[in-house]
Amino acid sequence: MKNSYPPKYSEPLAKRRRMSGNVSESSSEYTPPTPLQIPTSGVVKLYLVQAKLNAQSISELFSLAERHNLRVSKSQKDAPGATKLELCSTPEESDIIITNVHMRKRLERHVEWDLAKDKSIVTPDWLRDSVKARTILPCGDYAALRELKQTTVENCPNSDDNSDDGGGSSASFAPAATESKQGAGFGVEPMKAHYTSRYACLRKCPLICPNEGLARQLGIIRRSRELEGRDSSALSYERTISVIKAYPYILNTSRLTEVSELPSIGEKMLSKITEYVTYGKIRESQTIEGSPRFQSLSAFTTVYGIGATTARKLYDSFGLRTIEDLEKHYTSNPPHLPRDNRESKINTPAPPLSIKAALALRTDLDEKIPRAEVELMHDIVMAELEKLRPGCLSTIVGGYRRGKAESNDVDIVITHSTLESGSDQVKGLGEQLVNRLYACGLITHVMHLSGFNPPDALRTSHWDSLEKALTVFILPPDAAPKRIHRRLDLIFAAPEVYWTAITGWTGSKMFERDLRLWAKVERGLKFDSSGITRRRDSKQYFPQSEKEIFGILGLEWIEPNLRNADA
Ligand code: DCP
Ligand code: MG
Repeated sequence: MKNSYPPKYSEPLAKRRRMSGNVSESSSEYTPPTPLQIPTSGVVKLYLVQAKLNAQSISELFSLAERHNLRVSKSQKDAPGATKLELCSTPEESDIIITNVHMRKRLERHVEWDLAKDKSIVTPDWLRDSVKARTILPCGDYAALRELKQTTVENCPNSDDNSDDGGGSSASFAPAATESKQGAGFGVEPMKAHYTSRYACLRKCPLICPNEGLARQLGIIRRSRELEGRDSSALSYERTISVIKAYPYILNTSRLTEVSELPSIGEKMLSKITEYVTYGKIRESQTIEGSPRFQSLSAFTTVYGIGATTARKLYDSFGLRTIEDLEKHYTSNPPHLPRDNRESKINTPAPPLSIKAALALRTDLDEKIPRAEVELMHDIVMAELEKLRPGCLSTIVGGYRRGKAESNDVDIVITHSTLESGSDQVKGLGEQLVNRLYACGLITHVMHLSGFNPPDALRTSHWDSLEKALTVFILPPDAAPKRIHRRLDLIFAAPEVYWTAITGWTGSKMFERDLRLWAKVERGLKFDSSGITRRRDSKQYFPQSEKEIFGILGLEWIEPNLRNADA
């Protein structure tokens, strides 16, 4: 099959992207990408054959494939579009297959020969070099099998691929290191995702769903319950919202019977949904939104270090109503540090973020972070880390990874292949990096360092035992015309828990909550960001990719951009 420019994947891709639910077309709430956002003209799907690759290479290749946009050819240099690399779970879906296997018989164990002839089959160096060159390099130069060189050239998404026939470069046929560790799975078919599932980790939730207005109105009631300390009611709303987020049809009266049968939709929730479907609004949500108490408590809790309990105390006992009241209060009262600041052993000269300091930075910290700035912050942090410890791997997680156009903070998971778990090395790396960023003026405050588990008044958050630095970051003066303080969370993981850390910090919160619940109730496993353990014999699993994690948990793979189970 010959390729021409534009590449063959452009059309199906557009369709695939719509279906994958980045932005629902039926929604009237589509927000166009911000000007800073990198435009993408398409996706090149990659499938990695794990055989003959060691765990470290697999993890490196997944990481390279996950966070890069490349040009499709050198001649596209000045074109506005870039192409996104995306991993896929079957060779059928892929445009390019990456493998360290060089023999037909061996490859046929993983990919059917006829299918292989329809793809570009390249060595891992193709990915490494393409990322370095920021271009999809001619696949023919990296053909993994001599017999497939011609078809690899023909099927390459790079329009410049005119590599000649007959024999690849020396890099193309390099021997592989070791056999890969295959997934630990349970020998059972993964459970299929469906919007009627009881578990949020088995429901596909796009960023913007067809019933986004309803999810937002319910979100106001949920927030109010949380602010008032009514945690179990808040959780009921959270559960209903996550079911609505996955419901694939626009809700109307004829669908109410079906909705009433969905999980987490009791009588009370159904009456709110019916009200919304009938009148286009929910009276209680509107009353709450207009309430001065809700407005004050909401505003108070935007200040870092003030949770719902403190906010109520400030409102009820001290009679505070506005942010100005708060400022006066904290000026005349001694600075009040959040508990974890006082209790954790912070071994860094960076100051903690007192409530007074958080108030002073409030306008900055309230401002959302566009994707391009998230990427810039990540690149700057990783450039400093490279000077300190070359060869670290990292992934931007949280809302960014789920496709949010703007984030409240930046979450980055970091590892290095030589870090030993259980030693002080992971913590040491965290401390060194934070101290370096502070010395460079890139970090202004550190709220928390080390694996200490802070108390959680709402008991809604799950906290793993990974090393974390919760910080305030500011871009260097030459990097941005407007310098804004940003919240930056750095999570440090030993290599064997790198992928569980990525899955555990990608979110959303309800998706994570149900991943843990599913693992425990349905699979007898304990899952969190710091690993997977079988409960009955404490056997530990060290998955080398996210797909392997889903496999171990017996779940259908769900793309990060379909894990938006929160309002
Ligand atoms: N997390 C969790 N449970 C919590 C808080 C967080 O499982 N109670 C996990 C899932 C979150 C991730 O950590 O997605 C990062 O948390 P953030 O608070 O940074 O939330 P997001 O990154 O999802 O959104 P944003 O930062 O834009 O508010
Ligand atoms: Mg975040």
